[in-house]
Amino acid sequence: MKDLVFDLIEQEKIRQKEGLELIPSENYVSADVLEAMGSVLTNKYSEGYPSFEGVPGWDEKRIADEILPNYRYYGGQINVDRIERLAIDRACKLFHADHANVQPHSGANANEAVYYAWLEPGDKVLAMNLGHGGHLTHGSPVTRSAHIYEFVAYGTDESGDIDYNEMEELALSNDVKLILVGYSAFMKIPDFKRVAEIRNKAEKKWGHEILLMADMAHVAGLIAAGEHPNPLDFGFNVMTTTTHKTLRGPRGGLIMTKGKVGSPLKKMPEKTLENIPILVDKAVFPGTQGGPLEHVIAAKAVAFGEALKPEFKNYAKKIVENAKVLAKELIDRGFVLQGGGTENHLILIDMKKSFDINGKIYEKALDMVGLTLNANALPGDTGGAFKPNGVRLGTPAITTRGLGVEEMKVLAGWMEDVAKICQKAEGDLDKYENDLERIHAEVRGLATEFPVPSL
Ligand code: DSN
Repeated sequence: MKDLVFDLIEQEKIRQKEGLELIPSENYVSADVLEAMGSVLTNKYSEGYPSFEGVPGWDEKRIADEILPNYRYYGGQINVDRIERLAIDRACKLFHADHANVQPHSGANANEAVYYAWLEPGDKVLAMNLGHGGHLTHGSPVTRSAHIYEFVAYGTDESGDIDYNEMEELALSNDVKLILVGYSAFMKIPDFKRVAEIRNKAEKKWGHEILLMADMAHVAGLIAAGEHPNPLDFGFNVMTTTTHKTLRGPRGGLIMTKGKVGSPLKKMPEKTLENIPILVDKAVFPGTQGGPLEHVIAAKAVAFGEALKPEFKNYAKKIVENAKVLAKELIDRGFVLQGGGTENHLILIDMKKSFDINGKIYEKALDMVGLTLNANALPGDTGGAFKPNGVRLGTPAITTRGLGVEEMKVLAGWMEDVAKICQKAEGDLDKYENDLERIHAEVRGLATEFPVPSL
């Protein structure tokens, strides 16, 4: 008899098929990505790296045809090396990078490795305030890196944009070694050129190099498609990302670097910005990780191949188009949006100002109708992390299923109906079970018209 786990996987397939995924950091992978991830590559140990000879400019035929001398600690790497080399090569093409490390198990691991590559304990990092849309790994006191390095936080201004004046003041009053632009709840397009200018001024003031790092986990797919500016085109040295959000690959991390590419086996090079590709490789393995997950790296390579195709550009365009239409429809229905709308795939709603309810009850009610999003703190939120007043949603997953502008209008209508039910229910959603079930049936009907790829 099959393990109970497989029964639960079947249940999850139904949940995914019959509901609509609005969590902005989730997506649906293709059948090919899923197949690569569930492959025999999980059987293989491959600590180390494939060869870096000839980088950049390996074409796919040469990678497939040649056995490269590798830097691995185990035998039997012939296929794994070619796969990892393909993943690196495709990531470099997608993001205009000189080098890519495809081994980080997650975005958090990727960020940790970059800090370890560049910083010494006690060094200062300038990053976005978590409460203003930043990320846990950018200095939250509950993380390990916040115990090792000193994080200084800049915030957003009234318009919801980064407060660049504050960023500059902080960079010139703190001897920072790293400036980080990245977020998980920010709806504007960062001014990367301005940040690079701030870095240059700070370098002059402090008399040493400062690493410019971008954590583009949320918008990596938009960047890959050319629908969002690429920080590496504006003087940034490093870009980290997850591979499973707008990029639509398997769950995992990725680090792209600009600089001199070289052997990760030679002795530790000097800590200069030019040497960042080598420093990062050493920081990932053996610095912070052991054996790479080659089945996940294969799935990343497949996803990057998909993102290089013209169809992906079209997909990314539609993500943003859908998000903008959904934002407008919500505003028209009385929702108050942080930043007044969106320039990317992400929407943050102030539920307190909109309908005088909190984000958590709204998240729960939407779950009951098959619409999944997450409660999220707003800048200065009085509800704390467990009962915040905001909710965060986005369009990458529903766009993958083919929902378009017309469906965004229907979605906004359901969201309004559910918000009004929450208002009346005053915490007791069971009283409105029938109303919620009616909406759930409508959601199920629409969802099944737009199949999940691979299901
Ligand atoms: N947990 C991710 C998100 O939902 O944005 C960030 O790591």
